[in-house]
Amino acid sequence: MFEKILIANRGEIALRIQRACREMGIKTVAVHSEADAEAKYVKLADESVCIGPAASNLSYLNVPAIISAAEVTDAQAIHPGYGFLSENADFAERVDKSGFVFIGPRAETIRLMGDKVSAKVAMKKAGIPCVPGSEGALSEIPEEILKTAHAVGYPLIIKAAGGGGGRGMRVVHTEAAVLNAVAMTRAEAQAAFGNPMVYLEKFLENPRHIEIQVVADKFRNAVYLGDRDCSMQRRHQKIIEEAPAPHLPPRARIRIGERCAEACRKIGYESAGTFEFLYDKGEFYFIEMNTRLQVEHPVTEMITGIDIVQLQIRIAAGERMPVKQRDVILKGHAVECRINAEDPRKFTPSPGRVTSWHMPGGPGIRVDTHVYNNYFVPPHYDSLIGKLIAYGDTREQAIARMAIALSETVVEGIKTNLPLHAELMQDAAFRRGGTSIHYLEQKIAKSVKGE
Ligand code: MV4
Repeated sequence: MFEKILIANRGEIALRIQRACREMGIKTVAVHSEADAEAKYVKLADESVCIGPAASNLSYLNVPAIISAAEVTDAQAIHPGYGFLSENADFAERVDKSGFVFIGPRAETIRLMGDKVSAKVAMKKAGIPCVPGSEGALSEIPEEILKTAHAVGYPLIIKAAGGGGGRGMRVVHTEAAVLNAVAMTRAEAQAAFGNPMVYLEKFLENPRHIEIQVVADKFRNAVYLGDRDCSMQRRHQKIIEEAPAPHLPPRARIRIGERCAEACRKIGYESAGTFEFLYDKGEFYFIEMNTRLQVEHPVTEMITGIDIVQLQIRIAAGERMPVKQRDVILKGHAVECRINAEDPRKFTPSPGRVTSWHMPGGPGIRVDTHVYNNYFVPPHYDSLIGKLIAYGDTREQAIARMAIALSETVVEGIKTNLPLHAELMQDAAFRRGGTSIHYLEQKIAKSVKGE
């Protein structure tokens, strides 16, 4: 096992990874920007290295500075967390070539999944159901584009190979609009990702977003850790996630999970990963694979009792998968509310000093946060300041516990989305479960109109 791991991230996830390391008896190195120098998790780490000024591109994305920090502290492995360099294949390769272990999949796997066209081709070949659409990248010949569009049918969606997570997409409703939309998406993709490749899919109008958590070792042992429903989102930012996905037929859950685990074996996937699906009328359609630890991993940990971060570390160190599929038992239900430092109505960031901070507790409540009383939320980064996770024997109990937890929570000095979460816990459609990816935006639009 590693003796020392460098954590190339900040905030709640840096603390989460640090806790996993501590439990395993592994020393930690925190790297931080000048803006995060006073953060508690930086002081809690065994060692810390300042890697640059506040701006992310000069610190948390500064590859030479991070590699140097690993060298001077004699760390053996680097955990990238989520965001920042976590899905950067060049970084994973540089870590490897510098003699450190990247805690995540192989660089070539990250590269394969980073290109959404090659990801889809690979997954289709590995037996994963995909959204009907173009076979690979779209042709440059207008007649062929129109032929593909006609065969797929309307409405359809044009997506950039270099995009993902909602970037570089365009919905098309009529044949007359296809060629212009393709040209526009190509131009934007070239400018944003340096890759003009686009592909086309049938547009699913009202799906849910359900994802499958997998973990695989270096010996082609792979397990799935159930599913999560992440449909409650606004502008591609998830705000509530839960596990398991409500109202999913047990047989459908097992079938899609087994296919994902089998696909991992086929492509030689290593580490934790997530298959993202759109779920529509009882069918799963693959859209993307995330090759990182995800923000919402705690809901899966709660219902499986498995520490996903510790598993990632063991697998990176070359250990065999300690759990078999039959050992993975999904028990109970978990809900996560992302606490963002933002205006609850306008959604504008609200950084600043936290003048009062009280977190909830009691049975089934987990709080993942790096924030404490008098902490200053820097304006330079993502607005996520913590996650409340509620576990219960049933979905109803998890929601009831979350509602209580939210009522106990006090955050003053900055604005947060806690009021929105409190409202959603009482929302009839959310309580029924199974709302679509458009539900929250539609609800917000109605409340703006004063309905
Ligand atoms: C889609 C879709 C409908 N049909 N693909 C958005 C993020 C990216 N991961 C894929 N996305 C979508 N792809 C087809 N063929 C609708 C979305 C989508 C979405 C997906 C997941 C979560 C939230 C979303 C919000 C808007 C659109």
